[in-house]
Amino acid sequence: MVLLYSIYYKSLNPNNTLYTIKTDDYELLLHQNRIEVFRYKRDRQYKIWESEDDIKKIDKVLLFDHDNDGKKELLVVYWRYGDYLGERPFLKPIVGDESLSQHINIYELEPYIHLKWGSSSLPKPIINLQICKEDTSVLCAGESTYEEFPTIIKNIKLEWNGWWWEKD
Ligand SMILES: [Ca+2]
Repeated sequence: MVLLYSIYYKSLNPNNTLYTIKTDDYELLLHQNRIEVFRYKRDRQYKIWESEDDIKKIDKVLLFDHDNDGKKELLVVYWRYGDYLGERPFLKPIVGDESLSQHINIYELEPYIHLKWGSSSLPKPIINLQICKEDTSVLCAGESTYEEFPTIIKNIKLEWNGWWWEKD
């Protein structure tokens, strides 16, 4: 499948859509605390995916190949309460796990959109995440602290090492 990505920014509208990513197959709408993905078939629109309710605020969405396997994934930097998503059926609630913290999720797009990897709370929140250089999987970001967010304390580079983002 050939995905031709074009990103265009919209000004805020009554639906609070911050921006839209269009591909040959999908339209992805980013709201302040929600992502919706639609597919179009025979001029009809179908919602095929919506991000988890736990997400309180989205800071960044990137479509890129984070692990260099030739397929783009959806990377989402967002804030939510607690360390882990959902009901944690096999884990007891963690005392003190109610604070708002920043996380990164990676979703695979094919053959259907699903969570591939999700972080627990980032030790230090990040801001201005972007691809450092086209056709690489290295990301640049500003690193902050929870006390001083969104002030950037340090500029960092992040690279996927197979299970986590290595910092340099
Ligand atoms: Ca990939």
